[in-house]
Amino acid sequence: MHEIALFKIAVVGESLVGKTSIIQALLSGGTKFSKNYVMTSDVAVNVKDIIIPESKDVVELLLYDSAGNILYEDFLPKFWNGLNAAFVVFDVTSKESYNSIRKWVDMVKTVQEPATDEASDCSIPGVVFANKTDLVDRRIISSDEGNFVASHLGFGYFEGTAKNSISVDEAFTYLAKEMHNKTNFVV
Ligand SMILES: Nc1nc2c(ncn2[C@@H]2O[C@H](COP(=O)(O)OP(=O)(O)O)[C@@H](O)[C@H]2O)c(=O)[nH]1
Ligand SMILES: [Mg+2]
Repeated sequence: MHEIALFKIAVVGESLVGKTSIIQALLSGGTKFSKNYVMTSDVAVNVKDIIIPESKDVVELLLYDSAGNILYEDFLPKFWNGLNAAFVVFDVTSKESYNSIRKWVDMVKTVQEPATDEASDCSIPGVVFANKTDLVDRRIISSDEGNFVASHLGFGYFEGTAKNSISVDEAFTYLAKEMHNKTNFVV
């Protein structure tokens, strides 16, 4: 029997790091990559079912794609009520996007699902995704630097590309497993 849980994930990071492209890669199974630059002007919600490996459970991920624009920082949290996880994207060719990871995580933490009791772990599961590793010549943030910030946050670290759909499925499956582990499923 399949148990279904619903989890809300905020996909955040600076503008142009590839958030919308990553979601599209996940939804299309890697067959679609838009080369056009389309600025997300609002908040979009996409749905993806993930089967938890080695279980019969299916979880439904609600992916909140934000504009990543500083002007939206005040109103975005209203859409994020009760978030379960953070998926933070940076661009390996942009130092600025790397430096802003902490800022985005802090913003997500202000709107996360409140801990159910005092003793419970209030840390939110998350992933740091280093995008655009296909741009080898322009890369300025190393794997070590990416790993460093992710481990400080207690987040999983993945690097790859929305363009070639590398590591995208793995990163979301990891997050689904993390949230699944924290949930008491009725057997
Ligand atoms: N080379 C390369 N370009 C990418 C990749 N992911 C996204 N892009 C490009 O980066 C730009 C911004 O992508 P978008 O998904 O709109 O970023 P968002 O603002 O974070 O949602 C677009 O021109 C994409 O085609 C990638 O993995 N590799
Ligand atoms: Mg976008």
